[in-house]
Amino acid sequence: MPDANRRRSEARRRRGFGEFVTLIACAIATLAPRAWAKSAASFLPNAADAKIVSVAKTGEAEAGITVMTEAVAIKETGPAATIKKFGETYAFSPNFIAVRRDQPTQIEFWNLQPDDEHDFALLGPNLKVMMYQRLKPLTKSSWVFTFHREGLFDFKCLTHQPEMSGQILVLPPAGQ
Ligand SMILES: [Cu+2]
Repeated sequence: MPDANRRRSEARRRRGFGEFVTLIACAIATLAPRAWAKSAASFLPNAADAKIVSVAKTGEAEAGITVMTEAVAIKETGPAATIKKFGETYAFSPNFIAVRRDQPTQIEFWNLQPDDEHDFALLGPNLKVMMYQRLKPLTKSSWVFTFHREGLFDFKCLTHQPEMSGQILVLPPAGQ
C-alpha cells in the first residue's frame, strides 16, 4: 500500500477506535458504571479534547474551587428505608460550578469518605468522556482546568450514578 494510503487508513482506524472506545465507555457508563469505574484507567483530555479544555496536574491558577464528596444516605448513618429504596447515595458539593473561559481554574476534590472510592468523569460534546480520574478515599486530588469553549459541561462520578453528577458552566472572560 502506498504511504499516503497507509497513513490515511491508519488515521481512519485510529479515529474509528476512538469513537468505538467512547461508544463503549458511554454504553458501559450507562449500564454498569460501577464495573467500568473500577477497571478504567485514569486519563486527561487528549490533543483533540484539549482544544475544548486543557487540564494540568499543577500550574498557576487564577481561580480555585473545592468540591467535596458528600454522603447523602449511606449504610453507616442511614436512614435504612432510604437506603433500601435508593441504595447508598452521594453528591458532589457543590455540584454546579461556574468558571471563565481561558482562566486557569484549580478544582480540588476532597473525597471525605474513608472507605468509598469516587471518580470524576468530565463529559464533552456528544457525552464523550474527555477526562477520567479516580478520587481515592480520604484524599485531596486537584487539577488546573482551562476551558477554551464557553457552554455547559457535565461531570459525573461513574461509581454513583445517576445521583452524583454536576455541571460546569463556562462563562466569557471577565469584562466581555
Ligand atoms: Cu461517587
